Amino acid sequence: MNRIWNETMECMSRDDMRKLQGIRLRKAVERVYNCCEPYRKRMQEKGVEPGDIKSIDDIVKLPFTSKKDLRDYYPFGLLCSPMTDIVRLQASSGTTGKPIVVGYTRGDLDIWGEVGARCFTAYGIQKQDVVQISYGYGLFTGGLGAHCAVETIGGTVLPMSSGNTEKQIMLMHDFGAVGLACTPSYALYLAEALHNSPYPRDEFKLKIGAFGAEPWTEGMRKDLEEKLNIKAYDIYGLTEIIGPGVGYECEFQHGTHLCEDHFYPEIIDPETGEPLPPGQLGELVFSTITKEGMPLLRFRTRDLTSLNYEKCECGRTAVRMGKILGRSDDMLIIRGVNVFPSQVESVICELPQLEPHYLLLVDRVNNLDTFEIQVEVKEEFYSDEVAKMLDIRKRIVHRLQSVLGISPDVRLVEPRSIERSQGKAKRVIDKRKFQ
Ligand code: DLL
Repeated sequence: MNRIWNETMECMSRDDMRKLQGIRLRKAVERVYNCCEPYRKRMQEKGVEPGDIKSIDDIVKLPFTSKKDLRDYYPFGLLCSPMTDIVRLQASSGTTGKPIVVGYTRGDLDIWGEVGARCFTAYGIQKQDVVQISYGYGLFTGGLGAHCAVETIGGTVLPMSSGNTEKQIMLMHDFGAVGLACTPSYALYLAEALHNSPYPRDEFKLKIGAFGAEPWTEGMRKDLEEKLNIKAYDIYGLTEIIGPGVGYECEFQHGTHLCEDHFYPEIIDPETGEPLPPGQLGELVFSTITKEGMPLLRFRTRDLTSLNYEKCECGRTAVRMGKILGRSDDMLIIRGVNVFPSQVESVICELPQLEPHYLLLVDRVNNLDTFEIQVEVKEEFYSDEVAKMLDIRKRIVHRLQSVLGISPDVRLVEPRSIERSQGKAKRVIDKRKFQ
């Protein structure tokens, strides 16, 4: 079975890809300069004109864009197409007030279908497969993005959206869903529901998971694969760029291939904005070089990762990105130490006594940061015997101390006591923000 949707684009030589990216970038720069006042002003301030962009190497001459620009020009200030050509709006809820809004032309929706089809083909989804889409439908890009991906391939979409977990399991069983697309945290919840359902495991046809929209670790992958008896693949994306489909894992799972003929990636030093060489960890920046409705050039994602340009065993030459460590704004600074929730998750998944359901609680008492981790113990290990619980606790504290460099206060909690998530999990409560 050929698991490559668009061989020309996914397997193009690096030289040809850079030439194509250059041609597309030039067109994109002309478009934003001519159609969007804020872009033109920003470029003029930097002393750059469309004619200065001759190849993809010239991208570094362009100014960055950020979430703040999308807020400042809310709702439609960054559109480059007239409203008559915008056929869809999507939005992502920001942490503060107004959402980030993106407008798509019909051409943009075609690109979305195309890149989405690359993802689901790489996972092994075929025309005859039913794919259950349990990302939320609506303004969030997850549901409709995965939907158009599966439709483009010609697979059968089961548009569940999130929630109504018992019904999800019933239809997954009755309709013989082969693929499941949802957040990894909702997949965990569904796995629990499946386990407690009246249906025998061998009556499910589920084989493939397309999980993303939030950081998840290798440990979480293993856990989901075991619990659901599937192969779990990463799908990456963000509203500002298009939604899910910006990147995907192939069957070798050595990184997430990016659709770089549409979304040109760079890694920069988040402090200085300077480009970093391949392999180095930094902030991911994207330029959409084919979008019409709301192209974004040098958009700072705040996601921290690295890029690998080696050809992959699958035959694709498309650049691979490492697992997202987290967003720079997800990073907690506790007693001066940088902590990413994903580091905590990887430790929790290492310990067989624990479930990957956890909560990080950070506070400040008497000018000192407090850091508590609540984590569920597996049913079979949960016990009234203090000594047994203390032993598990000692192990996790020891591992966390060596990985994080600080000692959190660990509270082992009963199975199923931490609230389950149906979308993106909220695993951090930082009360210092409200002080
Ligand atoms: O989460 C789009 C999406 C939907 C992607 C469904 C994949 C599947 P936003 O709500 O705008 O869009 O959030 C984008 O989520 O900048 C990352 O920080 C994070 N993110 C998305 N996919 C992944 C992933 C959607 N596979 C933000 N791994 C991004 C880690 C991810 N983080």
